[in-house]
Amino acid sequence: MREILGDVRLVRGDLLDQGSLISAVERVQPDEVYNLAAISYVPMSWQQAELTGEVTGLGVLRVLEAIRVCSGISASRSPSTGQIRFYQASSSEMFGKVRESPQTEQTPFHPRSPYGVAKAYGHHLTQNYRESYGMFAVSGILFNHESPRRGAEFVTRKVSLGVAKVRLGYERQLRLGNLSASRDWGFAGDYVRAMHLMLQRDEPADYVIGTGVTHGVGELVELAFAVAGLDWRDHVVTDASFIRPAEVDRLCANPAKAAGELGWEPKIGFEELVAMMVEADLKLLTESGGHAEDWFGSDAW
Ligand code: F7E
Repeated sequence: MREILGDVRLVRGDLLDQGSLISAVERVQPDEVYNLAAISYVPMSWQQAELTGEVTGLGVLRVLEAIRVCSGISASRSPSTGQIRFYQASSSEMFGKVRESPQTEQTPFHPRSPYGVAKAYGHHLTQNYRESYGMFAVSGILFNHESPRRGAEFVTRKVSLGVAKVRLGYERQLRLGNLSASRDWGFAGDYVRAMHLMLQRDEPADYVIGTGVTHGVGELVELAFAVAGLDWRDHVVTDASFIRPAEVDRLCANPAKAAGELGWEPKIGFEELVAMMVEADLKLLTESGGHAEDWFGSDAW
C-alpha cells in the first residue's frame, strides 16, 4: 500500500455514514465503484453480529444509495448513459451449508454465520438495485482469495507466518482450529482481474470466481510446513477455541460462467500460492528480526 500512496488520491468515507459516501461520490465522480469494505473475519461476526450487519450488510445499501442519489436515479427516472458502474464483493460464505457441489451462480444460499447472512443481504440488494433502477450493479461471488498481503487472522496467512516463525526459531507450535474444513483457495491478484473484467461487460451480471479445486486445511498445513522443510506433525496443535459455532465444511466453485463470458481463469494454483506465502513470510521475518507480527496487532486469533 505504502508504495502506491503517491499515485492515488484518498477520499474519506464510512460505510456507517450515508452522508460521507454521498460526499465522496459527488467529489470523485467515479466511473466505477468497487465495494470491497466489510467486517470480513467470520469468527468476529458472532462476537459483533449487529456491527457486522451494519457494515457488511447495510453498508452495501449506503454505497448503492450514494451512487443512485448522485446519479439522479429514481424509480421513475432511469440512469442516463455514462452511469457509474458498481461492483459488490459477494462471498462464497453465502453458500455455507452447501445445497450442491460445485457451487454456481444458481446455487441457493444457506449462510452459516452472521457474516454470511450480511453478505447475502448485500448480494440480493445489488441485484435488486439493478432490477429496480436499471443500474449497472454486479456481484462477484468470490471464493477464498489469498496472497502475502492477507491478514494474519485468516488461516492461510496464520499458517504461512506460523511456519516462518517455527522455521526461524521464534516459535515451536502453531495452534489451529478445524483441520478438516475444505476451501477453494486462489490467488487474490487473479480475482482482482476478474472484478475489473466484470465491470467492462456490456450487460451487468453476477459471476462465481474460484479455481474449481478444493483442498483441506490439513493439506494446506502439510504443504506449508513442507515448503520450509518441516513436518507439520511436530508443530501443529489443535485448539478448540478456534472452532466456530457453525462451520462451512467444504466449498468448491464452478467458475464456468466467468471462463465463458469473461475469458477469466486463474493463473496461480494452490501449490504455487502456498509456496509464495511461506517464502514471503520467511523473508519478512528474516528482515524484521522476527517482529513482523507487531504490524498485524494481536497474535491471539
Ligand atoms: O478460514 C478453518 C476455518 O478464516 C478458512 C474470508 O475472506 O473467505 C474467508 O472466510 C477455514 C475455516 O476464511 C483456523 O474454520 C482452522 O473452515 O481463512 P478463514 P473463511 O472463514 O473461509 C471468504 C470467501 C470470505 O468472504 C471471508 O471474508 O479454516 N480454520 N483453523 C481456521 N481459520 C482461522 N481463521 N484460524 C484458524 O486457526
